[in-house]
Amino acid sequence: MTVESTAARKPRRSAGTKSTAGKRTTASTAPGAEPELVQLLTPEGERVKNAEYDKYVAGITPDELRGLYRDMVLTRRFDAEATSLQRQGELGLWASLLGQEAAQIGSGRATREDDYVFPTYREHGVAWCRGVDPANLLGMFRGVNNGGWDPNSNNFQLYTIVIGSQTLHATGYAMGVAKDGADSAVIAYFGDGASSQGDVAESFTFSAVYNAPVVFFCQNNQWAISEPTEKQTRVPLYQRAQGYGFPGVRVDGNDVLAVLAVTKWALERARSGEGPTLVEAYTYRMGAHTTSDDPTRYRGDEERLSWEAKDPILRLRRYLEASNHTDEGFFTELEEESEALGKRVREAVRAMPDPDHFAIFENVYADGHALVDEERAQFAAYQASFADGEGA
Ligand SMILES: Cc1ncc(C[n+]2csc(CCOP(=O)(O)OP(=O)(O)O)c2C)c(N)n1
Ligand SMILES: [Mg+2]
Repeated sequence: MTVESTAARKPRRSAGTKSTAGKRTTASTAPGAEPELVQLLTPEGERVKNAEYDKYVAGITPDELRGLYRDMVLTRRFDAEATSLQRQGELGLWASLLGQEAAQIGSGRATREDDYVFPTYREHGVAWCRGVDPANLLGMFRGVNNGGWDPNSNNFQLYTIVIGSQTLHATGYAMGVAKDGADSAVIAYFGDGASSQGDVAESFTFSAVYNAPVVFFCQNNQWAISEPTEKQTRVPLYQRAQGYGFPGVRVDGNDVLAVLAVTKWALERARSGEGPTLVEAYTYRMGAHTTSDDPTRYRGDEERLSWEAKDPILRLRRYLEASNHTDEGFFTELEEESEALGKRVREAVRAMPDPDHFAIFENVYADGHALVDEERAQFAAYQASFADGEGA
């Protein structure tokens, strides 16, 4: 299940000591061996015991469990609204997280306020956990701004389209955190496809060698646009960590409880000076890559149906109901809250002001540049060629 190097490490803060979170020194899943999956909730919603990870969720209250359910339902509702808004022409593009709610809510809720998150373009559930207003996620996809939020307000970086590049940013940031002597952690999200990028390999090397307090959270959703994971790797992705000298774990990415537990463990390792961890959240992209993609051209219904049976929201609902932690009123209220969220986001996106057409030229160089001046003049001439002088 885990892979750990025997190489000597340089704990950042507590020389020679290991936290209980870092006890796993024996695990050595040989490359190519049948991968193990950390699971605490079966698809049927039954709680299974796990000697290593139970302690990370042992104190969880019914209220917190309902909270995780609420997070996932509201995130899915928001995501569906964004897809509809794209279809209505309100957004240029949308990257849906459908199916990945547990991977994102479980890991997002494992982070502490002072931790720092580096997302890709699909981490809407993590953004939710970090307190970023969902409406703000839509500005970039509408094409009216370059981001939509202040990264330092919630320690949640801007979305990154260049796949894998944020793992380097996260590693550098984590090295800085270590130099500051702070006891916070950094978490970098990326996908199975991004795992083939050189940037990710470099991040693994640097973070291992400098013992950086970073968690690499790979959502293996089985696809990189139309490329299946088999085209990215010959070994289970979490086993890649072994070659770099830090632990890797595969967790059931559709099991919010297991993701919460494993991510807490990995973040604690980082905070206690034990360096990086690779978490592979094994999940599935239920929808298209983005609204520009048509997955029926490269994958069949059977695969999707098999993953539908493992739906992350359904399994927590089953567990909550079987444990008598909910009543009908809870689900009804949540339904109302979901609809209200959809309405709020819809209204917010329609009210977003168009940007000043020339603003983009102001943010290239601090002191200006002749080439930018030329491009600005060309653009001004183009705009002026329209009858109203305002462009199309
Ligand atoms: C460096 C780079 N190369 C190619 C692309 C085009 N591209 C956008 S998303 C994507 C696939 C990413 O797949 P994965 O990492 O599995 O993430 P997922 O979309 O499944 O969440 C590619 C190739 C890009 N954005 N950046
Ligand atoms: Mg993928």
